[in-house]
Amino acid sequence: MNVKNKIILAMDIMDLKESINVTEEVSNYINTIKIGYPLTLTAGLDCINIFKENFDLQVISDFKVADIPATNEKICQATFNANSDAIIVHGFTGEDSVKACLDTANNHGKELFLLTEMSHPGAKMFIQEHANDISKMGVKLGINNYVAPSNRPERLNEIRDIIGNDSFMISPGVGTQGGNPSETLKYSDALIIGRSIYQSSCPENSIKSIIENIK
Ligand code: BMQ
Repeated sequence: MNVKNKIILAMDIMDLKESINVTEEVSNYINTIKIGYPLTLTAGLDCINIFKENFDLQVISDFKVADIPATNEKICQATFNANSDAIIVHGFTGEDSVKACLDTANNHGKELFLLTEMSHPGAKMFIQEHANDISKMGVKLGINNYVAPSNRPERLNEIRDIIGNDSFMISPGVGTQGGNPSETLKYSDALIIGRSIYQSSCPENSIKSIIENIK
């Protein structure tokens, strides 16, 4: 996946019209948008096509797929048939479940992002302990794209070591969750940013200022 710019907009506004308005304001600064359950459960899967047609954006569907292989395959099929360029998949379910998603992505010529560790405080309870192994599993399966938390740079460093410099890593947790853009980009290829942009009174100024402050 070719993400030219450093910021992926996490579009979690639960209203299609408003989400389109905000995207319009920042569309000159991004080429990829991440949508997830908040928007698709409100507006429907067809919002993927709406973003792609109106803005010429790549769409990552953040469905954090985490089921048995047969169901994972169906979730991925439906997502790629809806024209999504990529899907985010949980790794804790294990190799067979992740492989079902990877095979489906490959069959559709689409991309898969493996979620290794999460950014919220509760991630320390269970998932963090296994994040390195999840990353190693991704490497073993030949996965190229990873999601890891911006607000834990020491973990980004470790995960980057495991997945290698040729892999592509994107990181949520910037701004509202405490992650620092410049620090994150020492390890990650792109930042996933939602509320700091779409909740701002001027999303365009907010994204511009984040970009200008990246060192
Ligand atoms: P925000 O910038 O905190 O508003 O948004 C972050 C986005 O990344 C949201 O869509 C979250 O669901 C998503 N996300 C996250 O914050 N942490 C993770 O560990 C994984 C994830 O996908």
